[in-house]
Amino acid sequence: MSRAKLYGADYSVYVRIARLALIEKNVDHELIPVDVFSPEGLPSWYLALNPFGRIPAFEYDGLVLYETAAIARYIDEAFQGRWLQPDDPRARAAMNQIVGLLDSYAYRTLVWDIYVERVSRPREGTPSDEGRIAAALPLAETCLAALDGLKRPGPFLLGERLTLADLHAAPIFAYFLKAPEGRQMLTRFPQLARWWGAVSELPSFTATEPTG
Ligand SMILES: N[C@@H](CCC(=O)N[C@@H](CS)C(=O)NCC(=O)O)C(=O)O
Repeated sequence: MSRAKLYGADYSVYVRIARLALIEKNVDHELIPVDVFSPEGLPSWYLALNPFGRIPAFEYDGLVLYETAAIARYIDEAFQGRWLQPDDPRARAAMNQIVGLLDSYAYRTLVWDIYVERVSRPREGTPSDEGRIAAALPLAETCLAALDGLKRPGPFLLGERLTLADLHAAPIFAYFLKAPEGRQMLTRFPQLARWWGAVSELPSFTATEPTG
């Protein structure tokens, strides 16, 4: 069997989600660097893997995949190791609901509207767009309230076992919590604060800390 290949950069939320799944499943893999923000643009060979020009893309034994939720589910289902999806259909539906709401609402709001504006832009010498941050806060609060409502008792989002929901949420929170607005908001959701404490200490999570 060939070695799994993940294309992307370690700063990417979505690349980190796929790496977490690969590490949690103990899959032998390599990260092939693709900088999606390179001024030169993406090479054509990468666009052949992911025509939408986003990272990551995944390749294994003749299979090419993009869209991180599909990649993570494939990794969980195709490889031996700990099962990262709940057995119970209702809990699995909640997991898929969490992944969907993170993709549809949380990623852009928590990462781009709040983290990038509050932390990245000033670091690059550009002032934060305060209007964009203020406008994002209500949807950010809705995201945290929804996650809090779906959270089941136990250290992880769906209870005692780590699932793909945790792997999808943690890299988004890692950026959001670098902004003071994110840290302050989390204090209003003690269950999520305890979840963050557990998930941020996972060896897979510390091993995938962005280097840049
Ligand atoms: N729906 C895609 C989203 C991937 C995505 O947005 N990746 C970001 C990096 S975290 C990206 O490639 N951004 C480049 C851009 O927005 O132009 C997935 O699930 O893989």
